[in-house]
Amino acid sequence: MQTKIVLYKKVADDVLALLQQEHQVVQFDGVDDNNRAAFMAELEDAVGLIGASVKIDAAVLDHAPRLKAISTISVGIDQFDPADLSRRGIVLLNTPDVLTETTADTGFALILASARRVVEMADYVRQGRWTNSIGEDCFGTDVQGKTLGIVGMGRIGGAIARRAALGFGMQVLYSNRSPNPAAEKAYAARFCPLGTLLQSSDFVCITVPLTPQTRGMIGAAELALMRPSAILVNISRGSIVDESALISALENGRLRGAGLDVFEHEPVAADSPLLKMANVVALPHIGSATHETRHGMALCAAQNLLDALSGKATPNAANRA
Ligand code: 8YV
Repeated sequence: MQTKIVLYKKVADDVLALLQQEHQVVQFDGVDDNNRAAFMAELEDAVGLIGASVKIDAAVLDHAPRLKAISTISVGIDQFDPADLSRRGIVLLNTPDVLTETTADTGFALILASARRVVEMADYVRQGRWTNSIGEDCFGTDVQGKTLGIVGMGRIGGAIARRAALGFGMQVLYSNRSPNPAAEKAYAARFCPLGTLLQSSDFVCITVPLTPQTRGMIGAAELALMRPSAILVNISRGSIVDESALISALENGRLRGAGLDVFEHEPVAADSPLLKMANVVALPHIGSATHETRHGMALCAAQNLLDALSGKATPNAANRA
């Protein structure tokens, strides 16, 4: 007998077909105030849930008494409470690896764009302001040969370290819960406390996952440790940085600039002071957003869910259920 899966993100036809081979699939294109009640109602007899970018908290789960597995189309699991899911006997699955290189590319794009003022200079040309050979007022700062501090040396941190050390001849510092000997060997990365990293880096790139421990870990005190010539790049989650402290630091010239793919509240408010600053490159959370990678993530998440529901071992379980 087919069992029911609720899908709450639009996926490609082949991914949908894969799920439909084994289950009845009820599909939502996101969840908002208009369809929340219908979404909750469909959960009542669902055994599987798959999607992304929606908070799945106790209030949602209380409507899903038969749920056995949730598969998020993301590596980040901050929309869930893994311990609560374990108590309810629900396994949580995510999509590591498949998005590592693409997300590291986004991080490096932000490092380069911020340092070389790519967005600002492209606007300058587009606005017809390039009327003479450019002067110092259009210069940026070098990336190659500088020091990059990576906060969190996991898969994505490692992929950024590789680009930095092997591609750009950068010195790599990193902070992490524990040392990463592989990154030290391959990229001469140096393990150091967060404070030392912030004081010694020309670029600081945040790649730690959002957890209760990392929320707000870069606040006013940490930003004050950074060099005024340094650039902060965040490709993880906005809430790791105290956004108002970052705005003050930028307004007061305490940092050269910032490259931000993520914000405390997404989509970021159109009137955010960050969007008025020429030295801030802001992106709409494009970390993994290429056709190839988003398709790979959806396929991975679908296979994770099918495996979990059929009792097969799944390497991508993010909790114990
Ligand atoms: C996605 C991400 O933007 O995987 C993650 O954790 O942040 C991104 O790849 C997001 O989860 C929507 O699919």
